[in-house]
Amino acid sequence: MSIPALQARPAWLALKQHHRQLRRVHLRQLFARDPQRGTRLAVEAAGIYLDYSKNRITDETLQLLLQLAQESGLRGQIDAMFRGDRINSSEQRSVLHVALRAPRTARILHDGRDVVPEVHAVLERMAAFARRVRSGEWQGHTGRRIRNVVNIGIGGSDLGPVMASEALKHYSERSMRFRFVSNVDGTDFTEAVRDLDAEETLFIVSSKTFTTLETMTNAASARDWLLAGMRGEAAAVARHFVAVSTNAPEVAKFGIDTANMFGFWDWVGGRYSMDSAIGLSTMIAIGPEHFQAMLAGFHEMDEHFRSAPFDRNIPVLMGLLAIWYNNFFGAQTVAVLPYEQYLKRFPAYLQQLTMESNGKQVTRDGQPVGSDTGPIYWGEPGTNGQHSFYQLIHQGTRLIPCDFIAFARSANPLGRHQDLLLANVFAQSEALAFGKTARQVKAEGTPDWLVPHRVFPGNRPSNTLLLEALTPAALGRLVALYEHNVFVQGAIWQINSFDQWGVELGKALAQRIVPELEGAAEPELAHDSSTNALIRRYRSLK
Ligand code: G6Q
Repeated sequence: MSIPALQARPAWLALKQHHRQLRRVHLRQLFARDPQRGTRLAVEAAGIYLDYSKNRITDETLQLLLQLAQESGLRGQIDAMFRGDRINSSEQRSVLHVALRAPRTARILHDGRDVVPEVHAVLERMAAFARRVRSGEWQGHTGRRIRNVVNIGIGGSDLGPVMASEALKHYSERSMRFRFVSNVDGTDFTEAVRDLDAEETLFIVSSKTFTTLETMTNAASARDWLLAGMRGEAAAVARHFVAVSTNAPEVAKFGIDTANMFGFWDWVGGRYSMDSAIGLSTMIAIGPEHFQAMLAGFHEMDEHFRSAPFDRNIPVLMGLLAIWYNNFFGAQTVAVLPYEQYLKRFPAYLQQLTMESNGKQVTRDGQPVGSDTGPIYWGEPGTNGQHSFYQLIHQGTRLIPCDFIAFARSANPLGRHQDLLLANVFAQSEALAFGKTARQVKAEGTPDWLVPHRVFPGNRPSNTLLLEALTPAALGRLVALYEHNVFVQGAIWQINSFDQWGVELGKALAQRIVPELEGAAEPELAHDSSTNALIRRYRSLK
């Protein structure tokens, strides 16, 4: 079924019209009109309570957004993903990260073959390896147990494991150290290993393609570092390096025994791969049982997304709300504000997930989208953000929809801390929505000249996600929620959320300039005058 262009969909046009009326309506009015609003516009599923009542919407808005989803063929697009259709059209690939967390009993076909047994076979190999490392049975070349695990990877082969390592630190083996090296800047590697003993260090080289410049450069430096600590004994590499990749020939060429390679598949996109073998460092840190619990959390959200009616479907509602602000209010960004210290890398992880997926200007069939796509996702954990950029969200001139994420229980209960933390998150969304009028400010005895400075316009929208506690399962649910939220947005715009030609460009561009920087003889430069001058200056300075 062909879907009409965005601007030709009746719901799109109706939403434009509707926005003209609604933009003048204040959340104060919406709440005053409906005393039940705070509980009516809320939904609970897969262990997540979403309060979306502090959004600038009415029942009509919701109904029009749901109509837009329907006119955009969202149902069919969800089914196509779960069925393994090649929805990553520009790369002719299926998009089956949902298979990575499917239970053993599921059946998911890719080119007529059930992939679930392969997924579980890799998970079992990972679990066996993780147990050996954690118990000390897997020894380094000199017979010492592994105490340090260094994941070398970048982008999708780094951000998920880094985020999970922070998020699940409470569950991780504290007698071991987990480090992550991604940047080709030599400082990253040097700082990561400076206090480590090579005899106790295991490197996981994580790269889907095993050709990425940064990762291969860091892996080569890691091998040199290891050999320097092992009196040059090349046999040590086999005990101190394992690989996570889809490219066995390149892994073997590097010198890693392919028996110690953990595979995944071309139907797993990098930014959707933290629950594939790319999560090996996570599994070693938290153990196979907790990793399984995380996968079960992902799966729970997958099932909710696949089967819940759209008006009770958390990723669908959040995706449609993101469209509402991005395309009708012209909001450029979404702030993600976790009130949970362990989620401090979650916004950075989401930046890749959301912006690499939906930073696209053409539809799947190559036509201009004709509207803004992928909003900029950013954020910091609360309460720190409150003492820096929240000022702009409260009193600036831009509209910044916020996702607040909070948990009822802390893994580290400490005096009044959790109540104070939660008091802050509730107070922030309340203040953003309702603000403070000039009359209220005056009533506090504020002199007239100061009143305008102390007025808060309010009407600033937010979602609040409230969960019980940040367990491995909760993390899985939360990540899957954002994966599907991104999917919903991409489905409305009819873009391919699963390719990343901008990243591929970056991978190729630097290669051209490398010889011009490294060559002893002055190179013949044929770039623009700015690039030529920068290259010459660098050569003279270095
Ligand atoms: C993710 C992107 C990108 C990728 C990195 C690393 O979706 O494709 O971030 O993960 O470029 O690629 P490799 O795993 O192949 O080294």
